Amino acid sequence: MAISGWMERLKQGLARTAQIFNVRSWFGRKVDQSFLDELEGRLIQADVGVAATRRIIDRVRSAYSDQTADENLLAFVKSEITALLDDPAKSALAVASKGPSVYLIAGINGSGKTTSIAKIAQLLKNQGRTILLAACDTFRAAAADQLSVWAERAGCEIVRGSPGADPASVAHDACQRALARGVDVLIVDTAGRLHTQTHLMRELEKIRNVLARLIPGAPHEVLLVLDGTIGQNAIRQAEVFTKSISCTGVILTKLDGTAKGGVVVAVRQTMNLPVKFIGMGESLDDLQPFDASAFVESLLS
Ligand SMILES: Nc1nc2c(ncn2[C@@H]2O[C@H](COP(=O)(O)OP(=O)(O)O)[C@@H](O)[C@H]2O)c(=O)[nH]1
Ligand SMILES: [Mg+2]
Repeated sequence: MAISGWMERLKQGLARTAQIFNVRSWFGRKVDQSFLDELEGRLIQADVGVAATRRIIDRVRSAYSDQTADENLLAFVKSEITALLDDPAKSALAVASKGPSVYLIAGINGSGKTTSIAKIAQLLKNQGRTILLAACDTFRAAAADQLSVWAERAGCEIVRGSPGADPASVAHDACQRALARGVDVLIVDTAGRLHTQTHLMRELEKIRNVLARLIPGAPHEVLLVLDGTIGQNAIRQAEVFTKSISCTGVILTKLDGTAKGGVVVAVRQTMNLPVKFIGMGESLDDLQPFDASAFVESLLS
């Protein structure tokens, strides 16, 4: 997608959150307590989170008290939010120095794991890399079928087990296939719900251990997929996952059509995990590498 189309898509997706900020209504007003209270309300409503909101309000108060809200104030707020998000060094996916790069994808059911995997596969394939997918969600019978359909659409190979197979054994087979074929990237899909949370976390650890044993340095990324529409609940989920399988980054999905796009800031702040991708829709090219300035520009457009 061309840059302009990409930016347009981001703006469209974040339109509902941008409505909450309603930047136009700021201009010409005096930056007094009532202005600050209102701005605070908007930040909270957009799910930016309490800590980040407090910081932004404090900074605006000390820099702009009793001045008139204008383009400069807007630019200031944008730079404050960007500063809370920015981590250019960490936004790219880690790549193995030798052999396949392995990306383990985790998150609860319905968060958008399988769809995001297909999108990442498509993205990497467009960059000329060869990809193998591992269907380690063997808990739901339909899960591997869903991944197979996506694999076909994205034009990559998939390793799957029989329904109910041990996910770690599927991971094992996938590693061997990845090594034998010499693929560039192995992406591992996982279950999002099991009998209990303890079961789920144990299974993820087991998969992780298999990957680490068979491929040097693997997993090179453990990406947590969070549904952006659930706002602050996403953070509680992130905490549970990062406690068991240390995650290296987040994919926030379904930002198209949510009014809670600010949750990206809250996740970044609370979890101290970089946001690697954002999901902006249901088709293959609806995943964007996260770019803090473009994001903030769209949020406050
Ligand atoms: N609008 C929108 N829908 C999405 C996005 N990502 C995933 N979905 C939808 O969310 C639902 C669950 O996705 P799925 O990948 O099956 O989730 P999983 O259970 O975590 O594997 C599907 O209907 C997807 O089409 C997104 O970025 N935007
Ligand atoms: Mg799935």
